[in-house]
Amino acid sequence: MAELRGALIGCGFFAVNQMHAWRDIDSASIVAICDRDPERLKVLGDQFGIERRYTDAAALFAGESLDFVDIATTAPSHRSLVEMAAQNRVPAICQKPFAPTLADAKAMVKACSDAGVALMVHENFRWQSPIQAVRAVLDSGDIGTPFFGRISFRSAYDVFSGQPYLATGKRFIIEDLGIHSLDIARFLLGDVSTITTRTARINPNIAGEDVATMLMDHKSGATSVVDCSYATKLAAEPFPQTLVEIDGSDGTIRLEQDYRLTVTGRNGTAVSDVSPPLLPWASRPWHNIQESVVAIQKHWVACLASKTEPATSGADNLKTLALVEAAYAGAASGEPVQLDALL
Ligand code: NAD
Ligand code: 89V
Repeated sequence: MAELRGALIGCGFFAVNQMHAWRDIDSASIVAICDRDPERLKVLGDQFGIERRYTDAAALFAGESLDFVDIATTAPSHRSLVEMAAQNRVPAICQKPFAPTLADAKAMVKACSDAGVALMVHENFRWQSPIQAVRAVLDSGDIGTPFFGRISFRSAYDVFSGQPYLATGKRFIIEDLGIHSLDIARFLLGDVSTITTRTARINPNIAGEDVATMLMDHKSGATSVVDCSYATKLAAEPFPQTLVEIDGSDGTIRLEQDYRLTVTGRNGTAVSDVSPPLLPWASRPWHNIQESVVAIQKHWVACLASKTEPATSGADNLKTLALVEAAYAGAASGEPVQLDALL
């Protein structure tokens, strides 16, 4: 297969990981980058030796022949950039949160579908190797049919130093982090029919909620609790680990802190270490997330080659974004929210 020519739009905090990951993938490379901030464009371009640089996305599409574009900007720009990719018939990856509203996201999916181009949301947490390990146990049938799950992310890590915009939005933890946990719940237990949500803001210096607890009914009949917090001071800081508990008809799965996986199933109990590898360019504690960036980008390249739909396609991610919308609506009303009405 000829090497795919990609461009990256948005040269900020997280794009560095995406650029490193592209370097690790032989069959694709980033040939041009774009950021409306010339300083950020220069820093990333110099770091990765990319000479073709644009401060305007329209000029990028006009000036380059591309096999895909990797959009790593924040949510307010996602709709216009994805629609621009569709107009130019360029397959697109779009960072999470897919869009500020579900209506925007639906329009983005339609634009790409009408143009016949692939669209994947960079929803990478389900690609973390410990989460994939949990999924593999479920697929093995060892614990039988799951009837309960808990997806938990509780931390006091200072995310605001790297991502200062997270402190200023009216929405915070559900939209930024809970979105990953909700997607993991869908990945492990299937689609959701109803969600009930409670939120709190503990840190007085931020605008949005930093604690959320969500109770979900899955269409499979399973119940799950998705809980996340950036106000939880623990003896050992677990950031950015997602902890998982699943109870099934024949056993249990526990993914505990420090990537310890305990499976009690039909054949007894097995304990294993499912720590993610530390890639040469990665740094703790982010290595878990960094490895998943390579995994999702490899998946994108494989999907383009085989013309198959990515696991976290735009269409799939509407169901995760709907959970975010429903969680905020339910937190405001205090009532359970039905998902099918939103989709
Ligand atoms: P950032 O603000 O550091 O970087 C965004 C960059 O995009 C900025 O340099 C900005 O100038 C540029 N930009 C914005 N609009 C543009 C436009 N229309 N054209 C060209 N450039 C434009 O943000 P970040 O922290 O890197 O986050 C980017 C996205 O990545 C967010 O959506 C965030 O939620 C997501 N993110 C994902 C993960 C993950 O694990 N998947 C982790 C962190 C951040
Ligand atoms: O993955 C993210 O979106 C990040 C972080 C893990 C720090 O919340 O914002």
